[in-house]
Amino acid sequence: MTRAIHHRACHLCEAICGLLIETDGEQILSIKGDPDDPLSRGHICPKAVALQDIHEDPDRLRGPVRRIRGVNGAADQWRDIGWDEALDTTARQLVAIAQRDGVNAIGIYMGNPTVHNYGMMTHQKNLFRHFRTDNRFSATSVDQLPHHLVAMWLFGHKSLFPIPDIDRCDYFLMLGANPIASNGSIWTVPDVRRRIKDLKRRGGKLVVVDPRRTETAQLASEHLFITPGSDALFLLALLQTLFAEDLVDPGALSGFVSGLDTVAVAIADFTPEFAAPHTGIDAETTRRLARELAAAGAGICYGRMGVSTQAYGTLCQWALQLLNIATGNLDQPGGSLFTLPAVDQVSGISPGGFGRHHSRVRGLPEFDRELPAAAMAEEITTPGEGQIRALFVGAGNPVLSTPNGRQLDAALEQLEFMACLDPYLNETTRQADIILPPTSPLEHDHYDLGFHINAIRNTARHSEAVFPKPEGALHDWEIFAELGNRVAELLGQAPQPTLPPHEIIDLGLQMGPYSARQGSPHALSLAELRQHPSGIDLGPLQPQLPQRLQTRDQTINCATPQPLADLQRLRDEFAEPGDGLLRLIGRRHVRSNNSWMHNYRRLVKGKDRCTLLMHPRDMQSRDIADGVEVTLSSRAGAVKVTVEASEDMMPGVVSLPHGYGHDRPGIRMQTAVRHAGVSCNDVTDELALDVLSGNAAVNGVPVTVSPA
Ligand SMILES: Nc1nc2c(c(=O)[nH]1)N[C@H]1C(S)=C(S)[C@@H](COP(=O)(O)OP(=O)(O)OC[C@H]3O[C@@H](n4cnc5c(=O)[nH]c(N)nc54)[C@H](O)[C@@H]3O)O[C@H]1N2
Ligand SMILES: Nc1nc2c(c(=O)[nH]1)N[C@H]1C(S)=C(S)[C@@H](COP(=O)(O)OP(=O)(O)OC[C@H]3O[C@@H](n4cnc5c(=O)[nH]c(N)nc54)[C@H](O)[C@@H]3O)O[C@H]1N2
Ligand code: SF4
Ligand SMILES: [Mo]
Repeated sequence: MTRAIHHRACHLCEAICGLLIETDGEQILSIKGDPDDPLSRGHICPKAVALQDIHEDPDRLRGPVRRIRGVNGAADQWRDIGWDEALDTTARQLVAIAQRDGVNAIGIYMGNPTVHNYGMMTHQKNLFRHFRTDNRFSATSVDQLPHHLVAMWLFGHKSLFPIPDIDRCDYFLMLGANPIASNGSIWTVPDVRRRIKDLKRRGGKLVVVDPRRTETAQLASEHLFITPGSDALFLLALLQTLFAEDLVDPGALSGFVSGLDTVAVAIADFTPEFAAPHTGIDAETTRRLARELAAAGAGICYGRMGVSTQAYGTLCQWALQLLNIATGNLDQPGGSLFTLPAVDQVSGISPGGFGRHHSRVRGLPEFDRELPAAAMAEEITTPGEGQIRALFVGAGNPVLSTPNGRQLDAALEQLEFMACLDPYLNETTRQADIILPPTSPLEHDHYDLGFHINAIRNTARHSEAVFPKPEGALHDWEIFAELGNRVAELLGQAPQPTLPPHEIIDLGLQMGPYSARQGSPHALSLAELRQHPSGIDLGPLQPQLPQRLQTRDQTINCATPQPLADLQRLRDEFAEPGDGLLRLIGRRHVRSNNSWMHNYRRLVKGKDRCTLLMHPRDMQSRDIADGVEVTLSSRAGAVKVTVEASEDMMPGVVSLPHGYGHDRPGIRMQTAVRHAGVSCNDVTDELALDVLSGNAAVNGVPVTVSPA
C-alpha cells in the first residue's frame, strides 16, 4: 500500500485549523495538527478526528434516495434511486410548482455548512438564479444577522467585520461568546486558549460578561454575570460613561467618523444606574470597565452569539462597535481591524441590503434577499398567494436549529415537494421527497472562502482532496450545476457553462490584493498556493481606513438611524418591572457542533451533555433535586430534560444546548439516536425576535421549570 501525508484544512468550525492526515490507501491512519500552518500553528481540537468518522460513517448516504410515503399509518420507506431520476425529479417539481403558483411558492433554506464548503458558495447560484423567490432563508437569521446589518450601516458592507487582534491587545472585553468551546466565531482564532494565556502573561486583562461562568470565563481575569437580554443597557451605559466623563477619543479615526455627538444626546438617559437593576452589574463596576477600556493602550470590545441572538441583538452590535470607535480602538493594531483576504469578499461583491421586501404573513424585513428563518413555518402553512409549496434545503437542519422547530416540523409535512442537499437522513431531511447526498468532505478540495475574512491574520491556503471522488458520486457544487442545467432545459434556456470552484478561486487570487497584477511580491495564484500546502502567511492585520470603507462618502456615520430609533423599544421594555420568569440560554461544547456531530462515537462518549444547567438556589425554591427529570416550558413548547445543578449559572438563568432531539422517528443516524437528548428549539419561540433585524432571540427565552 502507499502511505501519504495530506495537508488539509479542517472545515468543521470557523477556526480553520491546518491538519496533516496520514493515509494508507483508503485507510486514514492519523489526523494531527499542522505545525507549519501560519494561522493555526499546529492547534487542533477533539473534533478534527470527526473528519475520519464522517468519511467512514456507514449512515452517511452514498447516493440519492426517494421517500415513498407510508399509507394508513405505515412508516415511510426510502428507496435508492439513480442521480438522473433524483436530479430530473427535483428540477421538474421545482419548475412545475413555480410555473403554477409563482416563484414565491419555492422556498429555500441554506444552513451553516454552506459557508464551510466553498463549492456550495460558488455554485448555489447555478440553481437559485432560476428561482428569485422572496422566500429565501438561512441560518444567518438564527445567528449573525445583527453583525451584518451593523457592518453594512457603519462600514458600508455586510462582510466588513472588525476582527479582534488578540495577539497584540492589552484589554479585552468579551460578551456572549465562549471561544474555548466554540473556537471562535466571526473571529477565526485557532488556538485561542494559548492566545488568552499569552494576553494575561503579558499583563493584559480579559473581562468576560456572560450569564454562565463558561470555560472562557474561567480563564478570564474577571467574569461578570449579566441577565440575558439586558446587554444593550450595559453596553449603552459604558458608552454613556465615556461621553459623560469626556473619555471619547477616536484618535486616528477622527477625520472620517461623524455622528458621535448625536449618539451622545440620544443615549444620555442610558446611565449605569438605569442599567444596573436590569443587568445585575452595579453602576460603579460599569463605570470602572468604561474607564479601563478607555485607558487601555490597545483595547477590544467583542460580542458574539449571546449578544446577537437575543431581543436587542442589533442594538448590542451597534453599541459595541461604537465603543471600539469612541475609544479609538477600531483599525488599530491590538484593537479590532479589518482583514484583507487573498480572495476578497468585499470589493465588487454586493454590500447587502435591508427591508427591500417583507415576509408575507408577519411583515418581517429581508436582509440580503433573505427573510428571517423564524417566519418559515407560517409561510408554509398560511394559504394565499406566495405560500411556500416546495422547499429546497441545502446543508441545513432547521427542525433542530430554528425556534419552535416542532411547528416547522409539522409545517414541512404540508409541502407538496421538498428536496434536501445533505449527507444524512435526519430530523429535517426525513420530511424530504428526495435527498441528494454530496461527496464526503475529504473527497473534494477546499478553500476557506468564508473564513479568511474573519481571521486574526491574513493567510491563504488551498487543500487538495484527500481521496478521489467515488465513481458515480457528485460534489455539492456539481449537484447545483446539474440542477441548474436541468432547470434551464425545462425553461427552454441554454445550459450555463460553469468553472469548477478551484478555477473560480484561481481567478479570485489572480485579481486579489496579493496578486502579481496588483504588484504584490506574493504573486498569488492557485499554482502558487499548491506549492505551499501548509498555507502562505500574508502578515498581521493592518490599518486600512478610511480606504477599506465601502460607505458612499468613505466615512463612518455613527448616528445610524435604525438603531437610534430602536432605543425607544429598549426604554419601554425596561421601564416595566421584569416578569420574574427564568431565562433560557444555550450552550456549546467543544466535542459537538450544532445538530450534526452526534453520530460519531468518539465525540459523544462520556456523560450526557444535553442537560439543563440550573443554579442550586433556583432548584431549591422549586423543590427540584439534582439529576431528576424536569419539565422545561415556554409559550412555544415543552421538553422533559435532566437537570444538573451548577454554581456556574447566574441565578434566574437556565442553560440547555441546541442541536439535540434525535428521537424523531425515521432518522438514520444510529449513534445520534442513542444520544438523542431533547431539542432546545422545541422551547425557543418563533415570535421572540430582535424586532429590528428579524434575528431569532434563541437566548433569553422566558421559561418555567417544574418537577416532571
Ligand atoms: N437554540 C439555539 N438554536 C440555534 C443556535 C443556538 O445557539 N441556540 N445556534 C444557531 C447557529 S449559530 C447556527 S449556525 C444554526 C445552524 O443551523 P443549520 O445550519 O440549520 O443546522 P446544522 O446543525 O448546522 O445542520 C447542518 C446540516 O448540514 C449537513 N451537512 C454537513 N456538511 C455538509 C456538506 O458539506 N454539504 C451538505 N450539503 N450538507 C452538509 C448536515 O448533515 C446537517 O443536516 O443553528 C442555530 N440555532
Ligand atoms: N464546539 C462547537 N463549536 C462551534 C459550534 C458548536 O456548535 N460547537 N458552532 C459554531 C457556530 S455555528 C457558531 S455561530 C459559533 C458560536 O460561537 P460563540 O458565540 O463563541 O459560542 P456560544 O457558546 O454560543 O457562546 C455564546 C455565549 O453567550 C452566552 N449568552 C447567552 N445569552 C446571553 C446574553 O443574553 N448575554 C450575554 N452577555 N451572554 C449570553 C452563553 O452563555 C454563551 O457562553 O460557534 C461555532 N463553533
Ligand atoms: S478547532 Fe477543531 S473543529 Fe475547529 S477547525 Fe480546528 S480542529 Fe476543526
Ligand atoms: Mo452559527
